[in-house]
Amino acid sequence: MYIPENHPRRESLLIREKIVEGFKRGIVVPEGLIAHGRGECFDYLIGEKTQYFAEEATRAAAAALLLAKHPVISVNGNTAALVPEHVVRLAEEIGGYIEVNLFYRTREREEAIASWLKKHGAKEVLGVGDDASATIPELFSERRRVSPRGILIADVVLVPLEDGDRTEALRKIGKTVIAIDLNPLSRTARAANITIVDNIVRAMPNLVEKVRELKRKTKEELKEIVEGYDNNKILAEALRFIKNRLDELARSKLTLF
Ligand code: PTJ
Repeated sequence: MYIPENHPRRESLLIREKIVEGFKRGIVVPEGLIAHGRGECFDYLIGEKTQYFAEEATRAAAAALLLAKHPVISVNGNTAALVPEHVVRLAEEIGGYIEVNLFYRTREREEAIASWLKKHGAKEVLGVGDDASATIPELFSERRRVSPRGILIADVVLVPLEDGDRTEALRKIGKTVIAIDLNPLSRTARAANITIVDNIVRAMPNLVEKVRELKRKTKEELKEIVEGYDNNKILAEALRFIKNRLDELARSKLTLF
């Protein structure tokens, strides 16, 4: 798909192409295309840039991942299509596991996602086939199936682009959940301990960068960052930012040129 260099929406269209390519490869489900469109809408509202509320959440997420004894990155179709290399890099930096966990689970997709991640450097990918033999209690979607070496025993789980049910179920069994979700109103965003309200294509590279930077800190300093973080405050900041931005835009003259 050719997108002219000077197209004003080039970045956004290129990201769309990645999702479409993922769909053609059997990684993304049709519902994933719809979810992406919802994300694009919220990205518009935050100005398609990483805002201060996402930066603060990213800092807390990096500290929580560095403090974790058994961190796991949960990967679905959209995440694998958009940021496979950053998933691999983050797992390396935190010494964590990568686990495929799908809402629309099929064996073919599990394998397609795992081999796509391996193509991008992953040494091991959990949650494929018989490896997803454990279950999360009180969860009835296919997301309940997890790896006994991964999410089941994880203390911190990163869940980009989730559905709300599983975040709540993971919280109930004592996990610290970090979400990446452009919608500050989603159940996932509200149920997580730390929510990065940003596009995953910006949030994941930022998170890798922050983890590298915070590695120099002591455990006590990292704990201070996590304990001083307030997710309700961050979600409120995101909503206030959107409201103020829309107010400003409504006051300014909307012109094409
Ligand atoms: O691959 P599967 O089978 O696990 O299915 C994945 C999808 C995404 C289809 C499934 O988890 C789903 O239906 O998710 P939801 O309930 O539509 O939620 C997706 C959330 O991600 C929504 O709140 C979107 O606003 C948000 N979102 C979409 N694209 C992005 C995003 N957040 C960050 N970055 C994005 N690029």
